[in-house]
Amino acid sequence: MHTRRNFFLSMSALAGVGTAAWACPAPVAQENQHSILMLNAACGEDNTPNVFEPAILRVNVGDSVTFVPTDAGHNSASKRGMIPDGADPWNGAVDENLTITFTVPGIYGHICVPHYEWGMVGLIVVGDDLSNLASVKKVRHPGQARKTFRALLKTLET
Ligand SMILES: [Cu+2]
Repeated sequence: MHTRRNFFLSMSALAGVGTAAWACPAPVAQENQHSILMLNAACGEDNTPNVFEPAILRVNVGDSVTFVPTDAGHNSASKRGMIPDGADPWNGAVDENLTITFTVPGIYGHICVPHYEWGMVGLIVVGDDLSNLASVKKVRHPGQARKTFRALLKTLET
């Protein structure tokens, strides 16, 4: 019985000592269906713990996104003040698949509740619509979440 962790350990062993990057589990993307993996460590690194992969996802209006509990101990919840007017908030259970269909264009900020302060946060941009950027940027966050959201939002503006 191979756990994912054992797989990575054996891959690292095969690749030799040191900085060998481990294999990234690829998020599944079909035409109107996307997935965001909830991971204990960023792909290819062991020093960035607890991430959504990808951290920023751009989808079309009407597309669905599944949050996949690839590793244990994570969830996804929309962040109050960081979703467009008229959009429904969500709060997924830890360790469960959660699929959201996005019908309202705009920026959506979401967090992993257990790892929020440690910066496990992400953005979904629906329909290439950045019109709620100013209000999304006003939301305050604790700890590493502030830095991570700031960095992610900065990439939207460039
Ligand atoms: Cu988490």
